[in-house]
Amino acid sequence: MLNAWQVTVKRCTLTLAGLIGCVLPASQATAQTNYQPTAENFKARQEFQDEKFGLFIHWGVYSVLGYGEWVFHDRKLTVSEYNRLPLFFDPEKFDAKAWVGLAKAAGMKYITITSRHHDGFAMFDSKVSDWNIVQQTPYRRDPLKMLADECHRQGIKLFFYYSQLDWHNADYYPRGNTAWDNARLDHGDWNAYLDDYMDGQLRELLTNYGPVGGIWFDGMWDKPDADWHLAKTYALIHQLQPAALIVPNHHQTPKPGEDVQTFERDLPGQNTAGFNTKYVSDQLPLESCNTLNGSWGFNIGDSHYKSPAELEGMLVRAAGNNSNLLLNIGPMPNGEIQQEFVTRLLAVGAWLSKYGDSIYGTRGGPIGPSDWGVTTQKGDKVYVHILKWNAPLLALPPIEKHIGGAQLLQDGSPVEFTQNANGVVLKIRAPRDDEVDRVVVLQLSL
Ligand code: FHN
Repeated sequence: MLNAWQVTVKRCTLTLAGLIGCVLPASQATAQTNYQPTAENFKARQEFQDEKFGLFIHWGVYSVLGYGEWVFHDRKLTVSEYNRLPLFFDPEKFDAKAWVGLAKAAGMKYITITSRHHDGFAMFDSKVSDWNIVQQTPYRRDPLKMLADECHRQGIKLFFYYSQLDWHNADYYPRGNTAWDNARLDHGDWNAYLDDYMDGQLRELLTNYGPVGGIWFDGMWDKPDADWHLAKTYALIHQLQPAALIVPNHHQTPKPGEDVQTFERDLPGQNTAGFNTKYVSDQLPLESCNTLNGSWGFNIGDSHYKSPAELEGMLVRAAGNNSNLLLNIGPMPNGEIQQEFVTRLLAVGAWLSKYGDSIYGTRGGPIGPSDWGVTTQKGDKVYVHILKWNAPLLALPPIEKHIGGAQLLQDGSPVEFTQNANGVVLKIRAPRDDEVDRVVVLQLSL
């Protein structure tokens, strides 16, 4: 821990750095309210939409206890008790190459990893505070740097999850709605927390790790009415890396400066989770995140693994809702990814190697999502994803364009159909035992 003198020096250095940094983006701070994304940013948004499938990783010192990432709050640990956790975090089995290789084998096109979660513990080499993996753990290395380098080598984008909520830093004050039974301090400097600490760390993440896909924010919901200095933070990010996408998980209508609308454990607009907004942007790329079992961070007692079929269905439904799927795993504290995750991810990857054409690069199709399935579209092809339909005829609403032909994606066999002003009827064969999705490709005459 820093002593008081070191804190003062560090604070002054940060404030000075912040001042120098802030003089430049000040005009942009207001500009974010009339945010006009750059050409690079628009390109990144398109690519993001094309990518469709990402790996979400929750990994931090909380993994040591195998009780999920909320263990500090849930078990009412004190800050000084939690301070012991990093001593046990020594992920000697962490292998960036294997992690990135797994994501790619699963057919994922980007990775979003917790650079710090609500415990405020930086999983990267941060100079802003010593509450970080390099200074507090026996591991003493920066896994995010290794991961970023490997992502660049293997051609996959890396996003950083960043929790705006911080249970550890006393300057996160006044406190929010969570972690009230943890002997946290009762005073702090909110402006310093945002402008020096948080923006300081974001500056590090966007400076020291090469091109970053974006910043995935979480935790604003802890203090929904606070002034989060968003315009300033968003301007800083876009100034440092214009193509970096800002993905806020605040569960609200998108705000100026944000580049993606994300939904937690929900398809866009459905709010089955109870905390998402029902508003769905028609301007921004959409993303839906979910867990492979029931947990975000490593949870030793959670064996509610979703089957490959469920995961594939989830991905298809996301794509049909014009959204990406960000699928989460919580690696173990030793750096390994448990086999239950690996086998399921590889199964989804194998499925995608056959059906990927109907997912990657598509947008939501001309027929809206329904109980039987969804449609996606790429150029002159509409993919009808039949997920739940047992009868031989499937009636669809009218499609504006003329359909020149229809075939099964799986083997190219022709599919009989009729099209008239009332709609389209497809004659489909029964699903095979292990068949999750019968995909009929409609060739449009544009
Ligand atoms: O509290 C977090 C939770 O731990 C996890 O990070 C998820 C991921 O979407 N988001 C938060 C709740 O909104």
